[in-house]
Amino acid sequence: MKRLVGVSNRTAAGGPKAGGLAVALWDALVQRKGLWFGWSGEVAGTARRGVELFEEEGVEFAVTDLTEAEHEGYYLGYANRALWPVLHYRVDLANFDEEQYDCYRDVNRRFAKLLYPRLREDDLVWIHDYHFFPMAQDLRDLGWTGRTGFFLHVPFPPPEIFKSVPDHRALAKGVCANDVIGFQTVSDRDNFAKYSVAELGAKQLDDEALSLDGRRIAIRAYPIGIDAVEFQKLSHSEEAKAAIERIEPFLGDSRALILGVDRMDYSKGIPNRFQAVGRLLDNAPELHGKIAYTQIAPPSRTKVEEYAELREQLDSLAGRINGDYGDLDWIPIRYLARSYNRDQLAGLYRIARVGLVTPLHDGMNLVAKEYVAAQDPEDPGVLVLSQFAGAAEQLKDGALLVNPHDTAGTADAIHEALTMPLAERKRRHEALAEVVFGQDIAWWREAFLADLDPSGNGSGSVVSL
Ligand code: ADQ
Repeated sequence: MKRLVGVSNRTAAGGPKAGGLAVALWDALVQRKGLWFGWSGEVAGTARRGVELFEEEGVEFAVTDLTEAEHEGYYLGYANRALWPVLHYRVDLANFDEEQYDCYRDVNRRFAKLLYPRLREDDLVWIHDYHFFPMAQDLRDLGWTGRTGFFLHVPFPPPEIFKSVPDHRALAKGVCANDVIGFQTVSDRDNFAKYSVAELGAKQLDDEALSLDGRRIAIRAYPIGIDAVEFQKLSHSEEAKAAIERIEPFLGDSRALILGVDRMDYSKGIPNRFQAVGRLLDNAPELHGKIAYTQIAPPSRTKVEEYAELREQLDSLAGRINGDYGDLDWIPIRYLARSYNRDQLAGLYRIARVGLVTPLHDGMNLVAKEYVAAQDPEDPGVLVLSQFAGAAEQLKDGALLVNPHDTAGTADAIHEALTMPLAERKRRHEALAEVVFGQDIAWWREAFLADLDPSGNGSGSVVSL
């Protein structure tokens, strides 16, 4: 079996191997005794340092620190303030700064230079996400000719939006140096194909292949999954039960918990969700005192201005709705700006009557899948899901799909979820569980690796997309 080399901004070194990417790559790297390369997570003054090498459970890690200037320019700057907003259709929030772009390019080149000498001829290189759009090209420039794949965890927007990035061509050409390019959804894949034909002069060979400069590039949708069996187990763990006991006194008579769990990010549509809950309370006074909406949203990227503004917006919206509708013995919105561990989250998902997952745009959204995995099949809750989450492509038959910009429509969907008869809840849950358990994280990983290594024997699982 060929050795796998994973490249991602953050590695799972020293931390829990939990959450989509960390679990998927970790398992693959353990199986193949692979190498995981990326940022150490440390910001080290002004001096660049080399690579730190260590091993955990047979997996080799090679990590490097960022200098303060690199952390500002590459990570907080170009990746998070230019690429992230554009890829989430928010050109209005994007800040394009030439110096930050240069820094992003330099970091990619520097990382490629550090990685290249560690590659062996037969390695498979798997690069992750928008931090490393040019990485494959940088490796090729150094002489790397081996099989190389790229997976984009976030959406790829329509060409008109991606073209707003001043250096869009250089970035996309860099990605095209890969042999396989993976997307979360068919619609992301098609956006990329359309863009590449129009802007790079690529030729579309079929739905899943482009040709550029005489090279064939596979482009495919590989919707990322979760370790559903493991997550279901977590929902029955002691810690999960303890979390349920702690929240139960706050659920009111009908014990109707509506739950949202997100990183605090403007792409997640949390303010729209608060407004929809406000509208629901306007429309349905009979629900006052009967429902409890809990939103868990730990602040992220707090050094980026837009994120600090979002925090203020949420504080004020929740305050207003609670002020308008709350009572001596009831608070409609419980908004917790902190994170909980996976066991605790799994427990909360399990007792939530409604899983409220309404991003404005999202690559996949693993919370939607975790919510499904944690439900009791005999008495499942209902998933209210944004049509703009990547997960909607797979989960449309079981979830109640909403347009998160449509406050009234979202409020109606929450109401429908709260009052849905058991038979329909079970029918919908069955459809959701089939996808979440069937197309899980191992399925995703094997699907990608089968394409990255067509001659290889993978781990023997049968993959059909
Ligand atoms: P994220 O934007 O981080 O990931 P998502 O997929 O929803 O989004 O969640 C990642 C994980 O973080 C989940 O496992 C979730 O349980 C956990 N999490 C979220 N909020 C939490 C909280 N408040 N406390 C504790 N844990 C929390 C990016 C893309 C997504 C894509 C993933 C994987 O933006 O679209 O689904 O990568 O490819």
